[in-house]
Amino acid sequence: MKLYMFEHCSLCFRVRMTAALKKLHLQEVIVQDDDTRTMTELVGKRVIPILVMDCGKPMLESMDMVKYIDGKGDPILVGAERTEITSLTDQIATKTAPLTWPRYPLLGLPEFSTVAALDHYTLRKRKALGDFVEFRAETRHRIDELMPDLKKLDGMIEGPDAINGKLSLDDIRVLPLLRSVAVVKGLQFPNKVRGYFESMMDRIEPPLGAPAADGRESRQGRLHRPHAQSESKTSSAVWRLLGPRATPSRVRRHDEQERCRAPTWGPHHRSRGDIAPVQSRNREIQGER
Ligand SMILES: N[C@@H](CCC(=O)N[C@@H](CS)C(=O)NCC(=O)O)C(=O)O
Repeated sequence: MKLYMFEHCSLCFRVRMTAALKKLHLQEVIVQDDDTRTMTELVGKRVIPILVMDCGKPMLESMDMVKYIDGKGDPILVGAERTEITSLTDQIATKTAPLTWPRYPLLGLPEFSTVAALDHYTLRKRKALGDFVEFRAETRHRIDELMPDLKKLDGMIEGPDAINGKLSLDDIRVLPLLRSVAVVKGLQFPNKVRGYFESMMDRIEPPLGAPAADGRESRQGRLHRPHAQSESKTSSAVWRLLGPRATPSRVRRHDEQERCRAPTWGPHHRSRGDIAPVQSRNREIQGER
């Protein structure tokens, strides 16, 4: 199975988390933001995520992908769903975009590996949302607007390992949204939300140095973790997932001519203002900002 995706895309994360929870291999292909051609060639339009199934056919709709992957072997997303969770996540999603979209271009994500890709994202999202700087300047107010919903969610969480006590499609609805909004440094999850978020993320990406399912050291264990002392556990969990990772199954797609320098893991990690710290992977782009 091959997933064409953006690292920042929460719908893509639905699919990725399902494969990870099932311990199934999923080849992740990061599409550059301006690479509309790849998407169009696969499915005739610009859309992400796209899952190419084992039979070679592409699939659209993230929830269909989740069900397809969960259907391999014994399903795990078998718990009951709650309609209140669906409506709450819809509500939360409308409030997270103004917080998250203006931050993604600052994270050094692999889908923005070229200046053109980064500008493509900034232009199209600015058209849809408005000025990024203005939105970032409204962070406190936006967080205040979101908190009542997160508190409501807190009251709905039945356990740290599954929102309804047993894994279900509701976990697929909720966790990707939390992962996205966790890039906002000033935002503190209520206790149960934080416990749920961290335990789920650790299941998907084991903590640093923890043995992987096959007994080997996890690949995260080999990475340097930025600001390990000062970071909250939450932001480091996010860093592990949002931050770029070097995995052999990942293929970065960008113009060879504009290839940016290979990532360095160690000393260049740094925090930038109010976003969760991530590695500064793309010095060419940073130099031009
Ligand atoms: N219902 C689809 C929605 C897919 C979708 O809206 N994807 C967004 C990205 S998250 C997209 O392709 N937007 C167009 C773009 O990025 O230009 C699904 O759940 O997979």
